[in-house]
Amino acid sequence: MIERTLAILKPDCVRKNLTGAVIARIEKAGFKIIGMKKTRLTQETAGAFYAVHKGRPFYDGLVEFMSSGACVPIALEKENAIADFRTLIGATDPAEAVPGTIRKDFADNKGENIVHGSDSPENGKIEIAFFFSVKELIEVI
Ligand code: IDP
Ligand code: MG
Repeated sequence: MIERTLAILKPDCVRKNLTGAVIARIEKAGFKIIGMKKTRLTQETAGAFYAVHKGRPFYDGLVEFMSSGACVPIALEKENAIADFRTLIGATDPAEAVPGTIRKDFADNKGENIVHGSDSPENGKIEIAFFFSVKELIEVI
């Protein structure tokens, strides 16, 4: 089934000048970019995006990190996008990620792990709507 997923190139990715390299991998894997922007999250917005993790020990650090600089949210479309994107990026902790995955190759640690990916088609829709209006999503042509 054709699905949509939200990627976010996190502030570490932007700081390391890796946005182009990561987008190249995403495109090479067959994902179509239907929306993309550069933005900076406030602590409030980052906290809202990751509200599901509120109360976890890493939550405050995650909010701090995600609001520490610019990020690049990207709405993606592809057959089986959710699972295929999780495979492309690798495990949350780069130390546990498979070689050749984005996190294994580029990330420093479990917190600063280069890229976000949605975990279900439902959350993909919700997360894309968090960053993009319908008008900003350009269907594949
Ligand atoms: P995911 O991004 O692979 O889906 P989640 O468990 O949803 O991983 O966690 C969201 C984000 O929170 C992770 O990408 C990472 O940045 C951060 N995070 C998760 N677990 C830890 C941890 O144990 N230590 C530090 N940061 C963490
Ligand atoms: Mg997650």
